[in-house]
Amino acid sequence: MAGSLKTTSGKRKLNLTSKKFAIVMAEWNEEITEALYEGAYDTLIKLGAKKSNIIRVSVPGSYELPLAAQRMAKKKEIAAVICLGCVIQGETPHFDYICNAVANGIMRVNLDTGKPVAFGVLTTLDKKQALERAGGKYGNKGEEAAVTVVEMLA
Ligand code: RBF
Repeated sequence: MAGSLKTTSGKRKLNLTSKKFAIVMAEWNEEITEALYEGAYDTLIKLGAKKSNIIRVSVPGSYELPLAAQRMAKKKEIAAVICLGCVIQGETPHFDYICNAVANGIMRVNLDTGKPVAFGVLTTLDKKQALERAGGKYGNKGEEAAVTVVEMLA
């Protein structure tokens, strides 16, 4: 049935036609984050969301994701937020600080707002590993993030 989802458990169904989503994406490693965005957007549409109910928000880097996610999650009309980013260890000397801050920040937005906020942030050793997870041999983590928020809403 159009507009509804069968979750992995196959039991619950949710109609998404009236649900609004924000996809917050980092511009660093844009080739990767654009691929994650496409995966997340296409998945929401496939699961029944309306194009006009998907809001795209860009931030400079992954470190900025929690603040933008918080701003979107605080909006009454937004049901869930998907955060997308890509932090590459080889190019980021303070990799651990960024990854920890982003993961903790996104979790805080989940708990503070009570809304699903997905962590679709790749943290990889190099660009090859990132590409493999942005539509390559390990799938597209943007798609998984979209399925996750829909399952949490259900
Ligand atoms: N942001 C990312 O999303 N991914 C990265 O791989 C990344 N690497 C960075 C490496 C350096 C040396 C610096 C200074 C920033 C990097 N950022 C990266 C940007 C970061 O998330 C943030 O936008 C900036 O630190 C400004 O707050």
